[in-house]
Amino acid sequence: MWTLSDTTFTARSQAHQETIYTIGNGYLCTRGAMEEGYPDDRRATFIHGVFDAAPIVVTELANAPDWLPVAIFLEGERFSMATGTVESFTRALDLRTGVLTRAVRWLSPGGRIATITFERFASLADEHLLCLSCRVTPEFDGSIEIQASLNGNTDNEGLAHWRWQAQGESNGAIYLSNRTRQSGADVALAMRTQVEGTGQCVEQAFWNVQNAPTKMLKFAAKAGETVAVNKFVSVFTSRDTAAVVERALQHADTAITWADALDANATAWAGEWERNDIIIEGDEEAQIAMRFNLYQMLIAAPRHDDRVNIGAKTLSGFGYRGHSFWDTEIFMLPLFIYTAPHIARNLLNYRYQRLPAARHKAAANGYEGAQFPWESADSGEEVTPTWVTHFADRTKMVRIWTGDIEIHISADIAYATCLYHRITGDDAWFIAKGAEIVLDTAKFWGARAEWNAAKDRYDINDVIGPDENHEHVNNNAYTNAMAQWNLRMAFTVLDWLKAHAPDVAAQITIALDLNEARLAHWREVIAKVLIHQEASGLIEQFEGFYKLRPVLMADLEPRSRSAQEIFGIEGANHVQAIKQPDVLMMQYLLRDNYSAETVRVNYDYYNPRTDLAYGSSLGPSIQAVMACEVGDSEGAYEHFIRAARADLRDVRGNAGDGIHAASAAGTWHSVVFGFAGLRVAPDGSGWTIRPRLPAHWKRLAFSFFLKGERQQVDITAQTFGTA
Ligand code: IFM
Repeated sequence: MWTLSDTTFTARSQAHQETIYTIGNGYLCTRGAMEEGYPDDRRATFIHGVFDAAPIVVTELANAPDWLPVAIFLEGERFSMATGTVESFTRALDLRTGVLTRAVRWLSPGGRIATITFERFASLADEHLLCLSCRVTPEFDGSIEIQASLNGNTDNEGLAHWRWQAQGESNGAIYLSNRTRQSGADVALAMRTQVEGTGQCVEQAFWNVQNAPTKMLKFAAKAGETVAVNKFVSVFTSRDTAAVVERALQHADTAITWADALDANATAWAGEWERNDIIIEGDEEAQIAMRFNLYQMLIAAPRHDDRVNIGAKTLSGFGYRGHSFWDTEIFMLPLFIYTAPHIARNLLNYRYQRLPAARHKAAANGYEGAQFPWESADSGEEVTPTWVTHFADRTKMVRIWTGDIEIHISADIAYATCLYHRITGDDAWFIAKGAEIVLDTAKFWGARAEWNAAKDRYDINDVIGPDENHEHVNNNAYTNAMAQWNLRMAFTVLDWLKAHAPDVAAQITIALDLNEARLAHWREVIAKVLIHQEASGLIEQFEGFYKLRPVLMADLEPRSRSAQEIFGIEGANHVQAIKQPDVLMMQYLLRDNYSAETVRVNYDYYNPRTDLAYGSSLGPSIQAVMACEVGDSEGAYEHFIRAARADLRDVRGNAGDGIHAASAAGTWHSVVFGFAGLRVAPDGSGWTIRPRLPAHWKRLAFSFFLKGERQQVDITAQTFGTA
């Protein structure tokens, strides 16, 4: 169960298929567009950290120069599935190795038949190496011409980011270099071709086409003999080196065979799966979907760069422009913390380096401490667009408030910082960097909480919680509880630092001005911040939620739209329709603070009010965990499989914009914390499981790391029973 495949090509679903057939290696990702190109394709390669300015969205990952183009001519007839007849078509992505293959038997309009096979991968063994092979087996005697190019004429849905810099041929390799218009980032590609197979190459030429240098290879082919050309592309950016062209050419000079490149890549992938794989027996769809979602996380995860983060759509599409959200810290980071701590550390370092920008944002809003942006790109400044076009009526603009008031992300980042420390035991990193993140975000919360003298309490007013259907709310339980947790954690961290690194504790106390008055104030906020919990244990999502017009999702059926579309952006504010778990999300993260009964009461109340079918893609995976917690086994599977299918089946109709990264990573949460019921002791000293496997699952097995030691979990239905 490692292969994703299909046997039809439909121009209409190209964008979706391009997303799911994305390949990558943590340095870059390339969407699964075809080598020969089609009018409506959304071909793109995104390289981590290569951003450029863009109107409205502030900055976006620039669609890099295209390394894929291969044009094939059979006796002068250009291969295209849009002409002639496609006699057979198979496409397969091997999730185990990240190799994408396509085989097409094509009858040209002129009556010539050939089987054309493409294979491509971004080497995980060498992140600067991209490999593409093209094999043509004709059923006629005649000429076959293959034109392999690099193409700098790319754009982001109409916006061109690149200025041509240089191109040429050097020592048999072809190169192309471009620079982004505003940010000045250079990218150089160098391409080397290699002829294999039995077909005789009769002519080769370098065509110096402006911004699309091309290597032409002509073969005198015979029926049944395969003509094969391998295209190796080396890629470097000015984030790697100042001499991009030289480095790319040097790299392209290293002789490597297709077989060796394939082998090295497979070995590197084997190591990844060794740490990350999840085995599910008894449910083929869940098994392949689980591996697909993990694969999508693994190809987007920066292994050798701690200056970048993972966008909400990974590197697989234009959606959200490569910007990072809380999706990273709350959904993706736990997966990496438990299975690949080195990747988790890179992602946290990205946030640490952006503390100055977070301090700047807090100060600009009149607060002390560090306030992280809701959407973050390269600089760490807020890059949430302020106005966007209305999704249903493109003549209207909608004000986006999340960049102003969805502030819980600062506590979310602190949360992931502490989780990393708890699970990995990486004291050195926590002393050097992590502690500062927790303390400076606490400082922000201390300043942000408002004293309400009339009610003798602290309020956090005018926010958006995880449930974005409700804007400008006061005392959102999730935000307040996470702020309270962040402040409490600051004391734990200070005590821990004093015991383990007294010098650092002293320095940081001075640097962040953690004086007694401030600490006393924090204690006050912790004690008096409003989290409204009734005697029954029910927690009000925000002040006034109970007064909104009651709406249960069942009342809206049948429907094919989100509650927000049904009620309108403004109207949704006035009804109890929740976009994604909010109180339940809080209980999920702060699980040890709530009894099983309190979790049940809140699940029973909020589950029917949450738009899991059409709301945010972030909802179902976590709802699955909470359903497991309360023994709602049917609900748990329904939510899990919805998340697992999100991109594979294009459940929301927008997978063409890129992978729903939080949902993909969230499926790992559903399985590990939900179905397996993994709980790690608060001090990281041990763990337990409480299996609640779906009735048809026969086995669930995975591993994780706790304080550097590998732990194995293997649950069989016979041993543990099902939920
Ligand atoms: O971060 C999420 C948010 O929770 C819901 N809207 C989409 C964002 C990006 O995935």
